Amino acid sequence: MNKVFATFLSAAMSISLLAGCAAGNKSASSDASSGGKDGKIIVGFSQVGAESEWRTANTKSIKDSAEADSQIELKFSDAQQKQENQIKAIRSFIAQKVDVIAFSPVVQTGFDTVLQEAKAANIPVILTDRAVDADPSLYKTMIGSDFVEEGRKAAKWMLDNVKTDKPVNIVELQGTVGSAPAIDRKAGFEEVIKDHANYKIIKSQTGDFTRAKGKEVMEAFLKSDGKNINVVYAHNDDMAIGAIQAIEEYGLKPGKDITIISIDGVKGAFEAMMDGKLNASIECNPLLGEQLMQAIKDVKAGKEVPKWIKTEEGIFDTTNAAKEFPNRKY
Ligand code: GZL
Ligand code: ZN
Repeated sequence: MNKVFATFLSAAMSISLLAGCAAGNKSASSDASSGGKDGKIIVGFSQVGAESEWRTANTKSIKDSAEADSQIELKFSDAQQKQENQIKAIRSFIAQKVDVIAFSPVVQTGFDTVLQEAKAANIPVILTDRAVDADPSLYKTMIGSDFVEEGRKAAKWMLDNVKTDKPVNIVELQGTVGSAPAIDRKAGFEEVIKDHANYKIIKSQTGDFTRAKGKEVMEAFLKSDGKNINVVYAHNDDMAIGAIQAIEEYGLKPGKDITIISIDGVKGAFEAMMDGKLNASIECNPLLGEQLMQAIKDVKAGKEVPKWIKTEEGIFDTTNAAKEFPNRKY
């Protein structure tokens, strides 16, 4: 009896030992290669801030997608629209040895050094939403929109819907100075109007993508150029909504006395278009979460990913806003 028992015991012992060390190896190997506990991919994400409805929707999409993906554990940081906070967050992700770093760069320049540090630490980087002026070998892919195309679409909508050869005076509410969307949306708009000399940008200033600043700058434009303003071109809906408030307080009818064209296509823009106070919003899709999770897994699996994963986007105005509104997801 005890012979059988002894063999049984030693077998049981060796199995548990095997399992134990295997598990040990697994956790050891997972610390080394695939990061975090139980083999999850640990992702450090540095978000620009919470400056606009677009940004809030973008953050929700990223958090929800990570939550829904059992292979991914997200560490999230909000930089309050300050570059130094993003650099700090990325450095802390490197120190924590995360598996992948992803971020939406608040401005295009000034990230080279910290991206070099991530490369030296052998941590792949994925850009979302906005691009950087850095050596493309420092990041795996950029998931986001073609902002130049968004600027072109805004100008083309204006040429189609504000048809005249009389002078059209445009005031421009720019996004965050130095950010890819602000630089590119300006470039795309100007590229289209350059062949139509009667359409002129008479004032252009940043409203930093927020409603409050957008209203403030529009108040200044109205003070200096009031009834001379025919069109507002806002780089995002939040600044356009601020401008609408300023125009109403000034005693003019937004959407009628002054045509307003903006970008993003957030809920607030649809409500303003259905009220006839905003004339058009060029869609800029913030729902990048799914694409980001897929890119993270592809990069981790060593798969080739395209340098730019572009989001598809539409154009909304007072003729289709009410019909499209029920379908909106942000
Ligand atoms: C665009 C994004 C911009 C949005 C703004 O992809 O970077 O930043 O247009 C947001 O609303 O603040
Ligand atoms: Zn976009």
